Amino acid sequence: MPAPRTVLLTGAAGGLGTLMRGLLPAYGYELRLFDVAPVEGAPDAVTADLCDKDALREAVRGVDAIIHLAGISLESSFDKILRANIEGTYNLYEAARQEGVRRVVFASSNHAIGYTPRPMPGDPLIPIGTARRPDTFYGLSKSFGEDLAQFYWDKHGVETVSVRIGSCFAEPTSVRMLSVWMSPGDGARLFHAALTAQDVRHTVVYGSSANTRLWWDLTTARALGYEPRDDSEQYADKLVAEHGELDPENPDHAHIGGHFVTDPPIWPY
Ligand code: NAI
Ligand code: 15L
Repeated sequence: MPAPRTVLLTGAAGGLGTLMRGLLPAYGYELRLFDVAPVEGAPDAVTADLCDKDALREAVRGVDAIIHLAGISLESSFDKILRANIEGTYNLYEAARQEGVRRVVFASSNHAIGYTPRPMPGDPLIPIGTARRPDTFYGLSKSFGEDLAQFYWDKHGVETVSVRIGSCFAEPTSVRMLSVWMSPGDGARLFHAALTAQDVRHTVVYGSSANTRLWWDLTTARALGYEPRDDSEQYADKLVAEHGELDPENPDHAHIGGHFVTDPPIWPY
């Protein structure tokens, strides 16, 4: 696949979208921006909801690839998740299929496997093929997105890299994040690899830096050409001094998904 030049970035007004708007142009991409919220400093951004099929179809027309970040990024009611993340992601893939866009990078999440016990020191890393165990309706929607991506490859030849992102923020802010953090620079490196690798069909990868305390296996990400450069360990002394090490007896610390596993559900379903 030739390196895509014009890339639709959905969720461009959000935290990760804002980081990627800053970093991806250096890789030579021309970004077309899409979000239901206005994108600061970007008057040409498309301001529309993922439910607006006509606006989506127009937005994807002529792009080489899509990075799909838009949606609800935390637990919410089932109805809201259904509309934004499940129907919205379906609408995005339909627009891609109809307009002949052949490559999507889908922002999946560690919460698709949130109920997986976290490895203890010395345990093997969690493989990419581990059974999904969503910890929330949010995590379920990411599971759906991964299945949707597989389906659009099998049925329609639309390729996807599903990135199960850990935590992508400027810096890690918790001891759990020492294991799951993806630095913004590594995020851009991973998205670039996902946009340019050949024949990805549907590939699922974990998205994180090369953290000393890593919980999962980055083999499928590295196979795309991703070479992480950062390690959260530089923040470890400060975070451990503030919060202490993870406590295996604390249910919030026992699973990949952290407190998403133990948070009470959001009603009404
Ligand atoms: P965010 O909540 O800051 O940004 C999401 C953006 O999507 C917002 O700008 C929002 O306006 C937009 N959006 C929401 N519903 C929409 C709709 N119906 N139509 C159009 N736009 C809509 O989230 P963040 O942190 O930037 O995450 C981006 C993506 O990456 C999300 O899909 C999230 O689930 C995923 N992710 C992020 C992680 C992180 O560490 N930041 C970790 C794992 C996954
Ligand atoms: C996610 O999926 C969320 O979108 C992000 O806000 C963080 O909570 C992240 O997971 C995490 O697990 O730290």
